Amino acid sequence: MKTPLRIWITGASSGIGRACALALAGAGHRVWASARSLDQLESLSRETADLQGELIAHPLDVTAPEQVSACAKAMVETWGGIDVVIPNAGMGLFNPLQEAPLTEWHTMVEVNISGVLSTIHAALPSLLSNKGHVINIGSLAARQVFPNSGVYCATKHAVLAISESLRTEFRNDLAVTTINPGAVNTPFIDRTNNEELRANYRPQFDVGMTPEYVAEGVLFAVESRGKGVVSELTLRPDLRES
Ligand code: NJP
Repeated sequence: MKTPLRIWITGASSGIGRACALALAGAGHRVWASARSLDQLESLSRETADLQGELIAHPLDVTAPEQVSACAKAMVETWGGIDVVIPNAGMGLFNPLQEAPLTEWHTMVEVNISGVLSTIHAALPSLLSNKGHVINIGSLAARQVFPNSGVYCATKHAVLAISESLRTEFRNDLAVTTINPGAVNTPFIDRTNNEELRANYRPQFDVGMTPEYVAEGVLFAVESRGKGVVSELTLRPDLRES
């Protein structure tokens, strides 16, 4: 049997992060699952009880750097190290630029950029000593800019730059993957406060990919160890069926 990897996922309470946690624990890996919603983490924990792998739920707000470093420390103390980190926690709060409250922009920057950086920073010493793997969750918005989501696109462009800087600085010690999904049918769009945009966009997400499909891509990247590195993976909905 292959050696189980010790994998830290943020934003594991919902959507893509939750699907990744289930797929990775189902494949026999050890998953350290974090997010703010304790009840959703506990339900995830119950769901993984019969799976081949192991899952420990650890509540975490990625915008609090001291919580992030304590979370990484707890994982290292419990399992002896970190092999893979997936800083997946992210938010898209869509609004026309001139209508958006500044707090929305700050929230996206704090979660999607600072949260990702804090997570990577906390995991990096262990990842480097284990020749580990960072799997960032970017977006089609990391390559393209769409109306009503300028700041979200900016944060995902930053995620891509973070991936590339890790890849170039640590090419002999770290594998780096960026997953760039198009629309995925998760509660992601329901977090947008602008009611009209939320209602207009929801149908695109309804016909989007399943989070389980994105998790298949993540599992493929994780299990490519020793064969190659999935540097970037772009996944789009298959519109032929809709
Ligand atoms: O969204 P959702 P997705 N601290 O809303 C967590 C990217 N993406 O799965 O804290 C810690 O179901 C939140 O947990 P909680 C997207 O940018 C998506 O679709 O309990 N965690 C929840 O678990 C993001 O990077 C699409 O509220 C925090 C999770 O984040 C990633 O995929 C397309 C947090 C969000 O789950 C997952 O999004 C694309 C905090 N401060 C990229 N704030 C798409 N769905 O179409 C939030 O291109 N979370």
